[in-house]
Order: sequence, then C-alpha cells, then structure tokens
Amino acid sequence: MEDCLFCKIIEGKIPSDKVYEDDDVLAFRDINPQAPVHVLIIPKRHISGADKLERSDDALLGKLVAVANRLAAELGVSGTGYRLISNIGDDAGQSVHHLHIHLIGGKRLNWDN
Ligand code: DGP
Repeated sequence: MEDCLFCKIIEGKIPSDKVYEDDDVLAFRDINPQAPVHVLIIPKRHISGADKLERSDDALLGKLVAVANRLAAELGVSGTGYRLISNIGDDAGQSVHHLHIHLIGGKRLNWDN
C-alpha cells in the first residue's frame, strides 16, 4: 500500500534488519528496541491492524504467531519467556498502521499499564 512504512520495508524501498522471510510473512528487528530481543512480525499483505483481520485470515494469524514462536527459540528467549503484542489504535500506541506483532524478550518485562 502506498504511504505505508512497512509495505515499503517489504518492497525493499526502506532497509531493515530482516530475521525471517517467506511468501506471506516478514520479520525484522524493531528500530527502537525495548529489550535485547525486539522483532516485528508482519504479513506481506497490507492489513491495517489486528482489528481488521477476517475469518479468512485465521491461517495467516496462526502463521504469524508460529513464526514469532520459532524466532523466539532461534533468538534464545523461548526458555526465559517473551511477550507477543499487537497494538490497536491510539490508546494502545499503534503508530504504524500495518498489522505487526512485537516479539519482545531477553529481559524481565514490566507491566505498567
Ligand atoms: P506500534 O507502536 O505498535 O505501531 O509499533 C511500531 C514499531 O515500529 C515501533 O516499535 C517502532 C517500529 N518502527 C517504526 N519505524 C520503523 C522503521 O523504519 N524500521 C524498523 N525496523 N522499525 C520501525
């Protein structure tokens, strides 16, 4: 989608530190990491957020989570624990309107609010 930052990353117009890619999914390190491991897992098809997923996307969502879990193991945090988050809308702090799952781990995480 035009003017979507993550679509530009998918197209290679903006560089990223990729950690996984297949036909449907891309994962790359967050530019502003909140923990030693902070990766974003995104669908290559533009979906503006998790609230816009449809029943026909069930398999895609399952794949995004499966990739996240696999990356957690590869990046060494599956034993210590990690968080999978998808922010939706302003109050959650969603700043990029292309569905993404944050994989965050490698330190003890707080739960402030
Ligand atoms: P959210 O606030 O949930 O919409 O998360 C968006 C994340 O995207 C945020 O943690 C920072 C990250 N981000 C923004 N721009 C870029 C970029 O150009 N490259 C990378 N790798 N990450 C980005």
